[in-house]
Amino acid sequence: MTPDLFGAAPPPGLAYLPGFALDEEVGLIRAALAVAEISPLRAVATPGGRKMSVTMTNCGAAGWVSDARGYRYERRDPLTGQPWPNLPEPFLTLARAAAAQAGFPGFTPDVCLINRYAPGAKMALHQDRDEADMSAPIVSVSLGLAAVFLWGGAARTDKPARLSLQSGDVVVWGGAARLNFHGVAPVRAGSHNLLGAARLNLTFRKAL
Ligand code: MD3
Ligand code: FE
Repeated sequence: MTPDLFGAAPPPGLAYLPGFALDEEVGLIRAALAVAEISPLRAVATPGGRKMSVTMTNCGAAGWVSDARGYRYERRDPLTGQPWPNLPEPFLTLARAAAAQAGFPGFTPDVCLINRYAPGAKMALHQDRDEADMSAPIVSVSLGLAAVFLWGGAARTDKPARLSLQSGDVVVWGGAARLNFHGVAPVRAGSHNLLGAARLNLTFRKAL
């Protein structure tokens, strides 16, 4: 299995920008940890009552939340009762630059979901369909431990391709790829020089 399995022809709607955020790695990690000081990373329950292995928080005008009532975006953090922290400047700058590079020059996110994976944490195949504007892309930034991203098709049963994502890699998903099933294989043990035994994933969205 080659790490860059998409080679010269990535699927339509997907732009893989290896190392795009590498120069900004320290500032992005600092900003993410600062967000988590205000709105802490927390375990989230699915509507079915299962605890996800990933812990999450958000910043921006709204945040993605999940509980017994379902999945949705909310303008306040249910844990603190306060609005989510603002999108840090380095987040906005990077998300806009990556989207522009991928062919979405007007993209300004209103939400950043921050996912934290300890070794063993994973994300099952799913679609992201809680956002109001499906014409906007999603920008994903990987930080810390590497992970294998699972890239499925339009149907849950389509066999996913695997893409290894390293710290500093950015992927932009839009257009035809926006509703594809995707997930993350269990993160393997290891230690990253800045984050230790953890992977952080930032996803920038236009949710409202
Ligand atoms: C493809 N997060 O938070 S980011 C998620 O690494 C999520 O934490 C994963 O999937 C993570 O919803 C993967 C990459 C990603 C995000 C959104 C997508 C890929 C996508 C939306 C459509 C298609
Ligand atoms: Fe997703």
